[in-house]
Parts: sequence; C-alpha cells; structure tokens
Amino acid sequence: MPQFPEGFLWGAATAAHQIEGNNVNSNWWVHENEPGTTIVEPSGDAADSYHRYREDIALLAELGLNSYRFSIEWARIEPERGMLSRASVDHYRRMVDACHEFGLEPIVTLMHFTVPRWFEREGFWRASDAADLFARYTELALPVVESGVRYVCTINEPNIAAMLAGGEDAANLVAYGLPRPDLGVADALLESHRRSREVLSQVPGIKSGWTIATQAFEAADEPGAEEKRREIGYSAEDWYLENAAGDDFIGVQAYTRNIVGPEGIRPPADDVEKTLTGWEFFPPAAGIGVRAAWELSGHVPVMVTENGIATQDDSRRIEYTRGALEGLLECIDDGVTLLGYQHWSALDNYEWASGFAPTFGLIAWDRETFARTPKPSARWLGEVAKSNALT
Ligand code: GCO
Repeated sequence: MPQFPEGFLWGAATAAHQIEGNNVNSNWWVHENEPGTTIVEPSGDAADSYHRYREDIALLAELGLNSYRFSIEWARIEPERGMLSRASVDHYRRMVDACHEFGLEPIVTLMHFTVPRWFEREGFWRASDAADLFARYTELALPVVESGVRYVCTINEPNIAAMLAGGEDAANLVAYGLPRPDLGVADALLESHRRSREVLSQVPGIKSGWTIATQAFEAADEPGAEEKRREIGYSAEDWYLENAAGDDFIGVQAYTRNIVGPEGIRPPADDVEKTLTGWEFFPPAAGIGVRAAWELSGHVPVMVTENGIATQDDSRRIEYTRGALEGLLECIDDGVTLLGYQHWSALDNYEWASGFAPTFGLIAWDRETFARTPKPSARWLGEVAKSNALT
C-alpha cells in the first residue's frame, strides 16, 4: 500500500471571507454590495464560521484530519488605517488554540485576496507604501502566529491577485480567460511577501511561504502554441514559482489544466467532463503543479495548499481527490519533498463572484440553521488521513 511520508499534513483549507460572514470592513464586501455589481450575490453571513469555528475545527479533527488551513482577515485586525483591533487578534488566537486543543496543526494565511476597504481606497497594491503597510499588518498579526503556528502563508495566489488588480472584472476569474497580470502589482506583491517574511522570521521555528495558483498550461498541437504557452506560463505562474526560491516552503493550488493555442487560452472542449465552475475535471493538475513548483523554486519543500472541485455529485469529488493523491504519490516517489495536502474546501463556501452555487466543500451546511453535515468525501479523506495511505 503506497504510504505518504511520516508527519504528512492532511487537512482542508478555507479563507476568512468565504466562510466567516459579515466581513464588513473588507474591499470585497464593498464590491458585493455595490449597485450594478457583476458579483452574483453578497457573502452576507456566509457559513457563520466566525462564530462556529470551534465546531468546524472539532469536526475536521473528528473526521481524522490533522491540520487546518485558514486565513486571518486584515480588515478585521486593522479595520481603519493604523487602528488595531485587539479583539480580532484575540479571536484568531482562540482559533489557533482550538486547533491545538483538537489536535490540528494550524496553517495560517495572512492575506487571502481580501484587504481592508481603506487599503483599496488608498491605492491598493499600487500604493507606494503597500509593502510597508503589509509588513506592519504582519507585525499586528504576530500574536496570532506566535501562539504556536508553524506554517504561515503570506499571500494567497499573488498570481491571481495581480490579475484581479489589473483592473479586470473579477467575474473574469471564474470564466476561463486569464486577464493579463499587472506587473507593477506583481512586484509590489513580491516585495510585500518578502517584507512579511522578514517580520515573521522574528518568531523562532516559523516557516513561511506564498501559495501559487498553478494552471497546468498545455500547448495545443499547433504551430505557435508552444511559444504562447511559454509566454503566458511565465507571467502567470513561473515567475512566482521562481521567486519562491529561498522560502521555507511553497504552496501549490491546483484545480484543472489550461490548453493554450497560438491565440491564447482555450475554453475546455465540449466533450470533456466539467465541474460547476466550468473547469475541466482533471485530477493530474495537483501533481503537475507540485512538480513545477519543486523544479522552478530550486527544490523548496512543497505543500498542496488547495485542491478540489465544485460539484453536486460528491462521488466525483472522491474520484477527483483519489486521482490527485495518486499523482502526488508519484511526485514523492520521484524525490519531491511534499509536506501535506489541504483539500479545498472544508466547507461549502462563498465562491467570490459566483456566489454560493459552486460547492467545493467536504462539509455542507444549512443556509438557515448553519447546521453542518459532512459529505461522504469528508469521511473518505479522513480515512485516507488516518491510514496515511491510499487504500
Ligand atoms: C482561489 C482561492 C479560493 C477559491 C478556490 C476555488 O483560487 O480563488 O484561493 O478562494 O475559492 O480556488 O476557486
């Protein structure tokens, strides 16, 4: 039976804005509630995990997982520029404590797309002091990670954030077309990441890295396609993987593949199986992303920080995850240092511009009572975690 390495971190991932509810000081809350927005529905109470986090953490532990990746919200910790909310810092400390109490390794993300509304208003990642402000936020958040956190993800998917900030409509992200990244923003994100890592290095033993959306770009068998793949691949992915060199770890977030023709990225063919986000059902994405990260970073240890599918058919989620894990076992076999696998997502979540319809969760919840119900896939992944092997 193929085994995963000892101490492998089996978990599920979430992001604050997508599950907490009422994240009213964040930039996304503003956009969701703007008249004429293209975002299909507001996040509202989301899964109310801000109040129900203990129950969620206890449930993940009970299922058999040994880690939980969640994000802390800058907009709560610093709701106005320069204003520290000690109550919010305490809240996230209690989340870390709850993880320890139930035996889960907490993996904390400092910024998962959302920023305080004041930060966006004052120039967003294009502001000349963006990296200073992110470094200062990291300092404000230190009490959270000092309370026994080993893994910190500074910035979630800077490669997608650079596209979002490129002035493109957020809805584009959930369609296939990837907008061109804003390279000025990419530089600011890299500087912010590095400054944040510097602050975090004050905490003994802490490991920090950023998490990259890997896209498994594949050239169509046509003249000019390979050249286009290289061009798109470099600015949308490779640059970020290369710039992880020297970090303590690198996060890989993989979902699907993208076929590139000479004209650019193509929507998936009509005859392939698609998930609720319209992406091709493609389990090898995780292994492809992990290999790319390992090679391009110059062998920085890798953690799969997100991988999953949006589906109403939970048996497809199990099939997808099994396929992804088979690919990861091959990576391990080939000598890649793989630290863990965080499934996206623990709970059905607010999928940004697409609202609540694309269900990525291992755990469902009732829209009125918030009662949690683990799906069969949650139990399946828990069993895999407990045996540390694919049976
Ligand atoms: C992202 C995020 C998550 C998404 C997930 C599914 O990639 O956009 O990290 O917030 O919900 O990837 O699309």
